[in-house]
Amino acid sequence: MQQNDTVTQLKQEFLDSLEAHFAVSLADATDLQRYQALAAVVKQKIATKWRRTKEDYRDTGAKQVYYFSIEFLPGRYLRANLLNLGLLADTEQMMTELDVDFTAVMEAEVDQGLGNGGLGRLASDFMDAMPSIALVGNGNGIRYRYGLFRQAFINGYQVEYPDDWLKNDDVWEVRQDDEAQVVHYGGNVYLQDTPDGLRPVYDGGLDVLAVPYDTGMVGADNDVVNTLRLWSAEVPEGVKASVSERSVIESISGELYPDDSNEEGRRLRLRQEYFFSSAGVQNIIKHHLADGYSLHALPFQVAIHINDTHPTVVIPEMMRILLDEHGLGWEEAWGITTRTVSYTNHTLLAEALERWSQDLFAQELPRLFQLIQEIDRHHRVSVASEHGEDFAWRTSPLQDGQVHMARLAAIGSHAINGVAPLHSQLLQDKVLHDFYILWPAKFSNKTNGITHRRYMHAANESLSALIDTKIGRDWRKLPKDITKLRDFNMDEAFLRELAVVKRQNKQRLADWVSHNMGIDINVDAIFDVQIKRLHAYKRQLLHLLGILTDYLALKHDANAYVAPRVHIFAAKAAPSYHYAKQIIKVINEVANMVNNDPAVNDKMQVVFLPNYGVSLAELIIPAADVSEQISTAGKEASGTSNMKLMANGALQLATMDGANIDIIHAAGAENAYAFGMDTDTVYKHYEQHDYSAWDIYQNNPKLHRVLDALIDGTVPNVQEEGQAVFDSLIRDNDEYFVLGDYESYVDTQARLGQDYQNQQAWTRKSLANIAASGEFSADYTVAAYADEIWHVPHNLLAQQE
Ligand code: DL6
Repeated sequence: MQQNDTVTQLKQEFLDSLEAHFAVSLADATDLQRYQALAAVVKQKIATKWRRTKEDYRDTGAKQVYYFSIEFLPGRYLRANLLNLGLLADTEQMMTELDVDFTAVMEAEVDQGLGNGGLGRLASDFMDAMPSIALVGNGNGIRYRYGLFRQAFINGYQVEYPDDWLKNDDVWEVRQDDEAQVVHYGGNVYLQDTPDGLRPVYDGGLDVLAVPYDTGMVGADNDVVNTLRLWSAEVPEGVKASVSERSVIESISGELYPDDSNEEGRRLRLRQEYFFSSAGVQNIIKHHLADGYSLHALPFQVAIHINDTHPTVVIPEMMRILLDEHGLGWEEAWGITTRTVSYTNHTLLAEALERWSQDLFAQELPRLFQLIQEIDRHHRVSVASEHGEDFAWRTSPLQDGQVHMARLAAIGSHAINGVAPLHSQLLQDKVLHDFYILWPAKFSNKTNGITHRRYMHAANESLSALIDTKIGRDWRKLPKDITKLRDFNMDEAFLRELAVVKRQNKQRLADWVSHNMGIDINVDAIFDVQIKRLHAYKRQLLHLLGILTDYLALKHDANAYVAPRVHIFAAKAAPSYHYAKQIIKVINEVANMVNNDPAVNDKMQVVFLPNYGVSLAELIIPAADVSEQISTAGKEASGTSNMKLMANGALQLATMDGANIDIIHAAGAENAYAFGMDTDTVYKHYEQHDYSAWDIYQNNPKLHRVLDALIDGTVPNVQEEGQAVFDSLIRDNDEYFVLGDYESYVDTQARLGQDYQNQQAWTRKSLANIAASGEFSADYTVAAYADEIWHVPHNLLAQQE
């Protein structure tokens, strides 16, 4: 079909859909109606492929991957789906012909925020990559009624509003009542001797109906549509529940991340973990048996991947089903379970390694607790003879009144991986070292990846189109082919074109900031971007100290050289993370001070964009010149905004942490700005207790002045928060070595600022980053999981060097 025919057909379908759904003409339709009508057309196109894909998987008996994740962070689907269906350009043309503002239509879609940050977005990137490389993979998670809160700032403070994302219904999902499962909590469990052996008898407790909602995950330029299944908690049919019982049940899929600083919040969180794990596993086994396979065939037909430890209860839950419901013996059930399950660790922070109180666990999941006790006993017996009691003790799932989820995950899965080479190394050497001694072959690295489709082809269409003009379109299928772009790094006309694209994207962001925040930012300045969750180890504070350094230098001497910069922050702090919220307040007050000071604001501006999420990232990333990746070395497992920003031509200002190391290596050290302590130095300080923030403060007058600015009234309106930041750095000895890296950061920023003045040389470095970004495609990442862990086929060509 000619393109014009496609546009004509789309137009007709769109107008028909508007009439059918809303009985309105185009002229009278709202943006929301236009969005919903268009989405319905797109969904119809997806539906046929989706049905065929499901039938194909069933008919061919393909091995299926199930990616269990407590978070998915899809953002908006419309544009990404149109892109993958090959209909984006036609739709844009249609909208132009109809004189409709397509951006407004797309913005009527809610940004699905069923995750916090990198972990959830990675899961969604994988959902995009799997069908795109024809990999049989499904997502399994929770359909939270309320996603991550909507963030606003009032007087510089973060305030949280509920994210009522289902207010207008979700066009993309399909409720599947016939797939519902009952999930059981609490009560008492007794083991009864029966002719078939010991069987549990349940007394009391709570039954919850898990109802799945499926969404099609559309492959790029192929006919594959996989399934993301999100479970919603309901009162089982026929059960008479009081209002309060109903609300207890519905709260299980009520909101993402209940406040776990209190017992009730923790209880709810544990219920959530069991909810989607149990519903998912029950459903998988039900289908496996219905398709005529034996339980022993499970590891050959199914791979269950647990994304961090939140779904670790999959392991005892599988054991429960195999033992209690199907009467298998312990050893055979254990063999099936461990050969089916694999585990990715996503954190090196000790406090982020999940642990549950055994009392709470036993109350909520009594049968699972019994099974974990048995797993624990088997584990101790099997390792104690060779490695000793101490070793057995410190690797056991049950210790000190707690259930250690990472230990259970390591014991109960056949593969364990980290998400960047340094992270995987640190897992082996430190965090999971004992398990590495036990089972070295279980360990591997799978460096995270991103989807270039969403973050380049859709979010930065003009950049991808410009690249096509030089190297053709094959790189879109084989992202590593983008290295061919290196051949053009002396092509001055091309460099100019790249710079034009960047400037247009900066202007687009500046327009957004002007419209939404009333601040006019300077598009000739460096757009210096730090976008990620607000956390002390990510060190937004270091960036802030750099800003204050420039500010004070300019106030001291109006002619001091400071390269013009717009500092761009976007971040949400967890509602119960008080210190992170204090940092937000301080950044906002510094922004106010700087932006309203005519003595400096031609050289510097600071904007903190509210309500960071996937869609805002899609706007900011194409506009970035500098990507701040400045975590304390050894703390960030990987990072993925670093990859998205490099793919869009931002240069990294980065510590040697997580995947920064690999990005710098790929792009070339001369095309990035590395600084700060390395991991060894950080670990040495921890071991030798020789780090003194006080000494650094006393011996560095410039830094001294900057820190004092937080508490002496220089920065207004931060009496309490400035003091809290000061105290954490000085009194509490600066856990994340912000001061230790300060001088190196400030020097590197100064060098970067000088370099930016040579626009051609800068754009050449930017090109080097874009050209090196291909290896960080999630297509390669999931292909590596498929080849080495899940053992399922895909059609991504053999990995190129
Ligand atoms: O692997 C995805 C993402 C990494 O890129 C981040 O470096 C890492 O912090 C994040 N991990 C988590 C887990 N919880 N914690 N902390 O969100 O995973």
